Amino acid sequence: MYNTANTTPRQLPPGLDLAKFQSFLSRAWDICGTENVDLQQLVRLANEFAVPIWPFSIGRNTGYGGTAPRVPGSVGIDLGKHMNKIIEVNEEGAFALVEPGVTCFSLNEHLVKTGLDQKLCLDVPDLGGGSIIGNAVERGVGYTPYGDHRMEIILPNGELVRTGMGALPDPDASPDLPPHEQPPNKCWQPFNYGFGPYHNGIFSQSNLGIVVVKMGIWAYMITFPRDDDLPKIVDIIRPLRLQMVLQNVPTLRNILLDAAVSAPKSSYTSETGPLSEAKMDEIAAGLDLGRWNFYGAVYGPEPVRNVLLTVIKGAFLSIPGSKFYQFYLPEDRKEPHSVLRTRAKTLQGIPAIDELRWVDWAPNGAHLFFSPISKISGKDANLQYEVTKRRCTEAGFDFIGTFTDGMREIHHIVCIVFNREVEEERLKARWLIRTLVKACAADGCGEYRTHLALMDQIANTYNFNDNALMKLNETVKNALDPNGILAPGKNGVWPRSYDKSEWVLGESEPWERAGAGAGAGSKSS
Ligand code: EUG
Repeated sequence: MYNTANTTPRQLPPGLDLAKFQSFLSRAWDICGTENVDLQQLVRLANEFAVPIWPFSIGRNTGYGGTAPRVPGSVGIDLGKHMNKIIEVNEEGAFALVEPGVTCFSLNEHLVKTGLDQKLCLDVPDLGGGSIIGNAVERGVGYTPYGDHRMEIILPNGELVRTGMGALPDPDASPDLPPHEQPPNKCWQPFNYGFGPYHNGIFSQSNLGIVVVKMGIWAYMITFPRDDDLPKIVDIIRPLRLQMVLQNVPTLRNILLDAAVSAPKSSYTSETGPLSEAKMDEIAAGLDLGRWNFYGAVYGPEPVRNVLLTVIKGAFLSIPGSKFYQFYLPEDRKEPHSVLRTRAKTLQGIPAIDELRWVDWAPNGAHLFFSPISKISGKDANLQYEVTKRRCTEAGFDFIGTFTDGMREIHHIVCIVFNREVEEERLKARWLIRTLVKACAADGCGEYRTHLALMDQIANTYNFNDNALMKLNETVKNALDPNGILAPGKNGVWPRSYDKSEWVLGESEPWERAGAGAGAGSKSS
């Protein structure tokens, strides 16, 4: 029996006293036991007690808040701890059905063990340590040419839904089994939609598959020597990407991102402020890299790859001083932490986390991602680069960033790396990211994803026509989650049961607000 008497949390859920919270815990204990969580019952219980719950897969949402909930006192639900099974890897259909605790690493390991890695490959993100489902529901980016998702969802009222073709029962379904144990419809994973409105976009707890067909691959890097090569490079990327000469999601990385993978800032300079242009040129030359470095891959039968590479080289190498390197060729990079070598893994679907070395740029390094979207246009990308770099410099940080190139847009990721042990740096990082949100919105640019602390501010930049989108979001939220228990505040969407004037973190920090102390948001500072 669970001893509730000893459990005094540091922070109670809003509106609950200790006795009520302990009674929630003891009921939750009855449902969960030590291992097997009946998630549907647990969600119903959260409704009964109006306890906010914050599900996470394995909690590697790095730079965006990790496992942390938006509302202090929320009950975290660690989905990945026990729900970590690979339910199916389907070779013929090139898909997998996985639970939230399955990481890119664990699925890859399974593919290698079963020999299926010779036939299938994963669509992995930059940092492969996280949950496949977690990254997919956060709309993370994968870097191979394929990758797609379907879902099994538990609604805020505890009901279980399968989206798309999953709603059509499998003929072998047995009335004796609970819904979550019913065999899946055979077309659930292969087809995205099914029949009627497409709901995947509005959900976040799910079972899904992302496996893609593996073919030949060559990864390559092209270095560009000058900082102001950026707009030219981006204008070359656009037509090649749209014509699918660039078959995957390539990345154009600023020198300091790659320099930081190689070694900490202190190994390049004894200075602490933002590096000068001359110093960055010197670092690039020392590493035999460009001020911008482009990483991509060509896929398919060898003659196809050869033709694609010819076109790619012809286009990019028109920029003076640019150099081409191909993975596995004699000119392969020999440095110990070659980004090309890591990208070669990522681009063929083998997860890696080597790259996270860039957080060590600063001592006690921590990071926040600022992630605006840009058109694939030299002018637009350059404007975003100039605005974000100027603000980074103003805050005393180096600009560390990468342009991740989709078919028609760029995810521009600015990595704000700071010393987490120095209060001034923490405050400057927060000032910087708040300022960047405003500055980019003023240029008509918005972010695709963000850290918890910025969710309200960013949601408020998507305010076309008197916040029509937020009104829609709130209408849907209140209809599906009338008690407001599931991840309140996630992406700026607050259920009716929360007073937004107390909870919203706007453009200023809580401690800067007049009358601070009203909400738990301000208390927690
Ligand atoms: C990165 C890329 C992302 C993201 C966070 C980080 C890459 C860092 C394209 O999405 O959301 C080097």
